[in-house]
Amino acid sequence: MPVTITVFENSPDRGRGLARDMPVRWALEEAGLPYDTRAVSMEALKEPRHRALNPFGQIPALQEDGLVLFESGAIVLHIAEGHPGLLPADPGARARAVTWIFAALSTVEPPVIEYSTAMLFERGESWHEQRLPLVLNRLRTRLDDLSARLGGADWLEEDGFTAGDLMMVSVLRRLKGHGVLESYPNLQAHVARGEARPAFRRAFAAQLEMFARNRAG
Ligand code: GTB
Repeated sequence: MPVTITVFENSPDRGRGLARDMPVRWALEEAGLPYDTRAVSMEALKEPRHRALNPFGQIPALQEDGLVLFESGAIVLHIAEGHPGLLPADPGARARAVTWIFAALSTVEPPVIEYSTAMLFERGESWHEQRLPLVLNRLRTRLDDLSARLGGADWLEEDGFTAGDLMMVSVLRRLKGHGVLESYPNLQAHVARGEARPAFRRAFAAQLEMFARNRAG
């Protein structure tokens, strides 16, 4: 039985591949694993049937031979551990790649989300202009450090592309078009390198096709 992932029926990202099914789709494509999708409406996400898969009533969830997983990071790690191509064989290099998955989700992503929330949902608030420099400063601190670490390298570790890059690129993509990522040419290039991978392109095309089909239908 192929893997099934739960995705938004109508993604609020309007097909830009910013929702968290995208790293999962990308990892499945990198691993060469076929998968089915189960599209769920916002209302159905909160129903017991879906909460049995994801207790927080969110996407994504993965179902595979009776195994049910939620949390995009855990799902990507599970895929990467079971298939070649996303984690190096050397134990130390593998541990470092896993470290980058955690770094992406727990160190870089919080200020990214804080910033995108401020820009998308808080612009009309009286305190927005006052708060924004603080939010931006926290974000830039993280991006400065990440940029310094990446330097002129193609990928986060010298062994080449790993699931750590997949997750970091997925997080950084949320900043595209806001004018922040654009001031870090090496991070922008890292994102572009990830997006140029055939597996990313297949995953992106699949979610876009689903968005267009569900919107039309
Ligand atoms: N920590 C969890 C994970 O990594 O799996 C977080 C999962 C999560 O945030 N899921 C979101 C969700 O289901 C969708 S991806 N939200 C519905 C709900 O909570 O009721 C977050 C997201 C949503 C929309 C955009 N966008 O429009 O650009 C981008 C990202």
